[in-house]
Amino acid sequence: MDSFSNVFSLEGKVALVTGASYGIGFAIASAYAKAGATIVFNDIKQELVDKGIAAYKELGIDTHGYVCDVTDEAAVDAMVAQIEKEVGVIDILVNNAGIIKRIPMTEMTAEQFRQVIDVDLNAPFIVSKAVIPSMIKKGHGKIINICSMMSELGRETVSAYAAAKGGLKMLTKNICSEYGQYNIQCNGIGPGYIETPQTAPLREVQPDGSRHPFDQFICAKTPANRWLKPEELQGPAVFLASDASDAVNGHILYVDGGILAYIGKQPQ
Ligand code: NAP
Ligand code: GCO
Repeated sequence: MDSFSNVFSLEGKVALVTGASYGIGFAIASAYAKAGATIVFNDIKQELVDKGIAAYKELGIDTHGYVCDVTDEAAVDAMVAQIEKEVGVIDILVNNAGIIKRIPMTEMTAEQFRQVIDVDLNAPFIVSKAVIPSMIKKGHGKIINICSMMSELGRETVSAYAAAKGGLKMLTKNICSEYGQYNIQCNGIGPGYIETPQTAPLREVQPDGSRHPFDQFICAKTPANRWLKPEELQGPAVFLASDASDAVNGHILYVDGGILAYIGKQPQ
């Protein structure tokens, strides 16, 4: 391999991707494995961790899976210590685990709002805080936060999610600001609308056989007129985890097919 392509290699690196039994996290971790990284992931249930390990194995990828609720600081600290003991210091962290609750704000309880903030914003803080000290000791680190279109835009029923993802954008910039001096790069990926279980309700075929109104809406807002696939995040994710992005810090890389640039297709 010539020296330039090495710049995208993750050989010898340990990557932790949170919530990566399936969905976007699974796609990113799979790409990291193909780029040479050792993959560590967590999920909230053992059965999902087991399913994830089996799914990775089907791709020929050996992984280390841990059961851990990323909102539980003690559990996260224990998991990171166990990973460092069993696998090695974490070189790359992807804060991917996330939830959404689609409820009109005036009908959402404060507890429901807090639950979304807890997973989507507090947890990236907790996990990043747990891995940064060893990254400082090691002299390098990559933290990638999975942001969203809702880091920039609002829409009905996703107030908690938008607040969390907007906060995650600024947490990304603050980790960059505070730890860039230790050769730690913290960037975000802002996916557009991706075909995963999280967005499945927005793509459900209607009882009359028609497409979900939101499905039609989002395709009209995307220049390519389609939903994106998790695999389309793999290249950008490898870039931000590799030496190729050592001078990129505090940046949110929107992988949205152009949604943020486009006023939307005129109804025919
Ligand atoms: P998903 O299919 O719902 O997967 C989310 C993953 O996070 C699941 O494995 C889930 O595990 C895990 N998780 C949730 N709460 C957790 C917790 N407290 N501790 C540990 N793991 C937890 O979602 P996705 O579509 O792949 O999205 C992944 C990330 O991308 C999220 O941050 C999401 O906000 C973001 N995103 C998604 C899209 C999209 O269009 N799909 C676009 C932009 C950004 P369980 O199954 O056990 O709950
Ligand atoms: C929604 C969707 C979005 C996507 C993603 C867009 O209800 O609008 O779930 O929030 O998950 O975050 O970037």
